[in-house]
Formats: sequence, C-alpha cells, structure tokens
Amino acid sequence: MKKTLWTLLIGSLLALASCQKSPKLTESGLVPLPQEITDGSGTYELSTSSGIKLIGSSEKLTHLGEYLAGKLRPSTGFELPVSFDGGDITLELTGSDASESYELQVSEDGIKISSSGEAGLFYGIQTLLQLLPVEINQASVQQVDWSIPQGNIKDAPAYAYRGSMLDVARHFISVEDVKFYIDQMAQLKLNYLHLHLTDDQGWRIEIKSWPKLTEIGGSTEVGGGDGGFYTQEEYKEIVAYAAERFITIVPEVDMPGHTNAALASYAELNPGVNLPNGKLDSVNKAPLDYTMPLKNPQASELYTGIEVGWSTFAPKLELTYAFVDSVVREISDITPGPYFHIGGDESHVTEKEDYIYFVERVQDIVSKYGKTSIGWDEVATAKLLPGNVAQFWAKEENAKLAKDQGNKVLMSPAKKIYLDMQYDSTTRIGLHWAAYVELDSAYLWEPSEYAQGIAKENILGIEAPLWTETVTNREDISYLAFPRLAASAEISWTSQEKRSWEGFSKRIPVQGKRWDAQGVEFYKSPKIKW
Ligand code: TNX
Repeated sequence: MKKTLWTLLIGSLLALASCQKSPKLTESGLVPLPQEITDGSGTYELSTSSGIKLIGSSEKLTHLGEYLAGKLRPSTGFELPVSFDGGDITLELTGSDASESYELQVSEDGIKISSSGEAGLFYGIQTLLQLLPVEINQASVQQVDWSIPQGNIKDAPAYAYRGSMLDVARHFISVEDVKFYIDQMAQLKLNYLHLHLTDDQGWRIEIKSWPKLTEIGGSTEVGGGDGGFYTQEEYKEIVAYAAERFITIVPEVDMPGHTNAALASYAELNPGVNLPNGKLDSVNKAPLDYTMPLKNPQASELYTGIEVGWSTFAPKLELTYAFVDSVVREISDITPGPYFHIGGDESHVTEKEDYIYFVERVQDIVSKYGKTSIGWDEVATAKLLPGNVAQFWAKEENAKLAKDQGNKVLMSPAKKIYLDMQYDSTTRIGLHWAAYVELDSAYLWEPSEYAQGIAKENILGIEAPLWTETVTNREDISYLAFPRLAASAEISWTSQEKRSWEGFSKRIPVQGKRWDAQGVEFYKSPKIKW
C-alpha cells in the first residue's frame, strides 16, 4: 500500500515535471506562422531507427525525401534511409498539382506531411525542420533529444508571389552567395527570386550575341571594384538550384533608364553622350533625333557612382529594339519561369512619350518570347498588356493606373520593405531616402491596406528588394536582409488576422538561434529580446 502511494506520487510528480517542460506545437517559434496549429499532448522523438517513407508517384518525391534526410543527417548523425517501404516520417503526395498548402501531423509514433503538390510537401518539410530543436541546423553531430510536440498543422500561403530581389548590378554577388540567399529564402517559404541583372554600374549576364556587354559592362561596380558577371551556364546553375527549392528566378534587364553599362559597351546604342551629371549632350550637335543612327557614336564611360536617373537608351532608334530582342530572347531561353522584368524605373532623361513607346514595344518583345512582363510602377503609365504586372515601390497613382487597366500589382513599398534602408541613423550600411526601417516597422503593415484603392484581389504578392549600393559581401547582405526578410515572409504567407507583432517578436528569437547555428550574421534589433 505504502509502495503504491509512493509510486503514484512520484509518477504524478514526474508527469507534472514533464508536462511543464514539454513544449507545445503552438510555441515552436515557426516563421512564417502557419494558418492553423492544434496542440496535442506528448512528443514524438526522432531516433537512430527513424526513416523517411514516401507515398505517391512523382520523380521529385525521392528528391524531396533526400532533401529532408540531407538536412537531418549532419546534426543527428542518424542514417535516415529514404524509401517507399517504411519509416516513421511520411511524405505523402496525394496529387500532382501546384498546391503550396500542406498538412503536418505529429503523433507519438511518427510524423506525416501530406500535400497534393510537391511545393506543399517542400513547405511541410521546412515547417518540420523548424519544429525540431534549433541544433538541427548545426553542421556536426549534436547530443540533443530530437523531440517534437504532438499536434496538427494545416497551412497555406496568403499570397501566390512571395519574393525577394538581389541587385547584383551595383555590386556583383557571386553564385555561391546567391545560393546562400536562396537557401535562406526557402526556409521562409519564399518562392520568387528577382535578380536585378543590369544597371548603370554593371551588366551581369552573358549575352552571346552582344559579348561586350559583359566584357566591358561587367568589368566594374560601385566603388570601382572588379565587378563580374554570370555566364549563361552559371545563370542556369542558379535557376536549377532555386528550382530544387521551389523558387522561380525572375530576371530583370532594367531599361530604358539605368542602362549606362550597356551604353558603355556599345557606342551605337547611345542617343548621345551620357554625362553622369544628368545632361544629355548630342554628338550630332543638332537636337537629338533618335530615328537615325549617330554618325560618330561614342560609348559612354563606365560608371561607379550611385546617382540614378541620368542614362537612357534611344527609344526611337531601331537598333535599340534589335538589341532588346536579342537580350530578351537569350535570357528567356534559359529562364523556365513565367516572368521577365523589364525595369522601367527612374527614366528621368527619357521623354515621356518616348518612354511609353519604348515600354509598349518591349512588352511585345517579351510576350513574343513567351514571357509575362513585370515592370517598376512607372510602366503603368503605358498601356500594359493583359496579365503584365506593375511592381509598386513609390507611387500609389501608378499602382492605381495598373489596377484600372485590370493588371495586378506586386507590392514593394520602399518605406516598409526595402531591405537596403538603414534600421536607424546609426546603421553601418544602407540608405535612408525612403525611411529608416526598424524591424517593427517592417512587420507592421498590410499589403491590401497600404495603397489606396489596391485591395487583396489586385495584388499578385509581395517582394522585398535588396539594392546593393552599400552592400559588398555576404555579411552585409545578411545584416540588412535578416531579420527583415522574415517579417516580409510572414506578411506574404500568413493571413492578416493571424499575424501580430507581439506573436512575431516572441517567435523571431527562435529563428535568430537558427540563423546563429547556420552562421547567418543577422541584425540584432533592439526591439527584440534575442
Ligand atoms: C531606387 S527602387 C531605385 C534603385 C536604387 C534604390 C536604392 C527603384 C525601382 N529604383 O535604382 O538602387 O532606390 O534604394
């Protein structure tokens, strides 16, 4: 009798202790926050005998299983075989659509992730990785109980386009660093990476029919460094690496402004001599007539400063469109995604009517090569083709013009989401022309309420651009992008009514530990108890 009482007492004390200790699924620090989380009781533990079981038919299933195993093996040291035969972690593909939604169940005996789409399974895997102790992100074996609280998650994204942009033109970014960024994006369930491939300071993509673009135009960068460019093979490597992580590359050739690198490479594309002080000086001596090739065309000089709005292609010169045609054709050929970004921003020295004529012709070229154009919001002053997208960054009236034409808007308001904005006046790099953007400010906005007249149904998605005038290496990229990219990812993924700054500020420190484990040097915002 006495013995039984003691056993009972100790038993209930132990139960109480484990109950207090056992974490809940709803307290796991998931970023972005899933739409629905239901707590169970007890835990599941990953162990030496764990394995990954595949159900469904798709060539990519094995790849997904191996991707997950590859993430789990280094820190657990477990074998984690992947097969169609058995295993306590099940990846079940129930269809063959493009669904990004998934369900994740954690029970005592195992984990099951199911989705009708490969992308959904991939996002379920990302959630699973965040449910495990943060040590799962370490590259060497850790002595940890790999347990996960039991319960259920049902999840789906709020927006179809959840993106970020890297400006590889102002400072060139190596293939390796782009891959690093892609890996980070994938963990946040982002699905589009926009590469700003050309600007005044550099041309970063090989165009075989116009080789001087990279030979000359790719030879420098802001501050006068060596610059660089991607060969088409390297670009394809980036595209493939991104695709394996369900990220689509959106290439941008910015035009007709922001084109000095091209104008420095080919004299015959110049409407005149471009001067960085913002003036156009015709070498024909007469008023500019873009319809005729110049008699003695002069290439402009390479530029390594950070002024904007002073260069332009010649919109009335036929050669301009032959050039654009080749560039769009070659890049479209190696871009499987649906979008081609034509830039169109800050063309301050292009005559308004010329600008409109140019944008409309370039849209036709893009469409001829089977792609849909995206352009910075100024393009909405032209007549957009059906389906084309305007990327809102500065002017609400432009977003409104796009909407009134029946076109969708991609939301990138500079005051909230420009990753190159300084956090505050003491931030060591970054600009502040739009605002200082601390983490709370980056989090506290809602795309469907930001610009007047632009509602959820007018919005394709959200994109956080990282301009690189002041960014020279991976450490700089990490410092400006993280944690703000996580805020942007949550705004893109999680429905407005599920989000709160209070919730985010409790979960983001867990994400901070994941970044620490992965060697990501993020900004330790003073708004957060890290
Ligand atoms: C504006 S945003 C630009 C870029 C600059 C950026 C710096 C946009 C479409 N144009 O050319 O790099 O500001 O924040």
